[in-house]
Amino acid sequence: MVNVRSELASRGLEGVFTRANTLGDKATQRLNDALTEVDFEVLDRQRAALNQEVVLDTSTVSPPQLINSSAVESASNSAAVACGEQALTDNRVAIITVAGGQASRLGFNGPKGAYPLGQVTGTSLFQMLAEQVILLRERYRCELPWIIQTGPGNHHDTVAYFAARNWFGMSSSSVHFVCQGTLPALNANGDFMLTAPDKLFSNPDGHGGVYRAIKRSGMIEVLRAKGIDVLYYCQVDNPLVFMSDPTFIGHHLLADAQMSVKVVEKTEASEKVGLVVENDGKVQCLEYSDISDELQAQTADDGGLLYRAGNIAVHVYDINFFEEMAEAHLPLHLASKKIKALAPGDAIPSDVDAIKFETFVFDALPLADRVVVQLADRMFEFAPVKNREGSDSASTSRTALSERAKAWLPLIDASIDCGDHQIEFSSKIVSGPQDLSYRKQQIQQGHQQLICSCGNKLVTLA
Ligand code: UD2
Repeated sequence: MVNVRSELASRGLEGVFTRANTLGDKATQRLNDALTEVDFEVLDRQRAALNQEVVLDTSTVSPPQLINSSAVESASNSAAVACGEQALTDNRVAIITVAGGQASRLGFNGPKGAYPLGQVTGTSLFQMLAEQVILLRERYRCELPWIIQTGPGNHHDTVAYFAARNWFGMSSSSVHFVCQGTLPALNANGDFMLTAPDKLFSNPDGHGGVYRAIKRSGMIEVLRAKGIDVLYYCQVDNPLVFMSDPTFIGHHLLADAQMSVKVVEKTEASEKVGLVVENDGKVQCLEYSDISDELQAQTADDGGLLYRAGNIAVHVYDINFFEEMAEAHLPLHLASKKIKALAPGDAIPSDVDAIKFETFVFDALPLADRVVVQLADRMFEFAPVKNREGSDSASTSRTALSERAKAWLPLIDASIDCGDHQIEFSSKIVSGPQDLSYRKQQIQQGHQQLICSCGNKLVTLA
């Protein structure tokens, strides 16, 4: 048990109690309890980071070597599909979806996963992913546990959302909710920020917190006991995500990689996705906000972007590497923000300057000895919902879902006359290219009726 008083004293931070002390023992105790949640070793790194200017050296950066998964005909891809499918059938895979963010850019009141994205049906992001999980479990007859990372601001709402929908037909014990941790915000002097005399201001520790959160929840042991050693990671905001893509899992396993990353070709130099590069022999993801416009705009001999590998935040992990990352010192990313907190001498909170800290999941990439970088086809795998309008909005994501469904229909021998209407079909129908021939067979054998929505109607495909 951490001795908060001595930890604070050794850092000259015991003044944090001054206001709580004036309110009595209970207030002091409440603040003490909040401070026991602080990891003081990490706090030291946070305070040191305040005075370190991070200079990103891009002089040794080069484009990464890519495996092109859209060329499905290649022998290496066929071997990868077989290997990945075997891993799924052998029950070696679990899925992790991070959904701890606040959806502030989207302006949605509730967990982002509850956002009703379906054009006609209003199907939520969570339901779209759940339908894929159900389909994958059915197709590979595997357990495929699904771990959803929530945040302190949406944990209860997320669990309640699933419970109210009866876990979309999955058994509740096959879906695990793990709440991520927090990091205290600091002022420029490295002092804690308080929202009340007995309340510390802290914020979610970024999606990089997933490593610690899952380790601390005890899930790693639970998964190992089931024989699971492959973790498939994705974000809640991409309804096109191809969960448990066997080609990707296969390439990762065949390369004996520790962590792998999927990318798509960037549409333009300024697109807001992380850039996956090789730097000094290591694969690394550089966040868009950290790299110069000049680097992003460099062109290759073919006239396209030299640095075109855009991170879509889909990873495969070896479980041992994932566990190690819980103890790794991932870089802290700092953001200067106005927060509602007590300014010195004030009794009520106001907008004050603070520094928030986060860690990023992809910062584990350079710590891996072997990494596979797989190029995916954007049209089939990436259309995130980030913003209220414009690029990466619900509207662009719906269009992408419809375009993909229209491209897939002939491949399952189904057709529908929709004119210019957008169409929507359930992820239960096809979760990825590997399902196409399977579904086609089922329809041909009369085992399956497919419900698809077109314009404002639900249509049965046959
Ligand atoms: C992320 C990547 C970017 C690109 C893009 C693809 C970062 C910093 N950038 O951009 O490189 O790959 O995605 O869509 O990641 N989340 C948590 N806990 C947190 C914060 C976020 O679980 O504390 C989840 C959040 O619910 C979402 C995902 O992480 O599912 C991405 O978060 P974001 O939308 O803030 O990331 P973004 O758009 O800056």
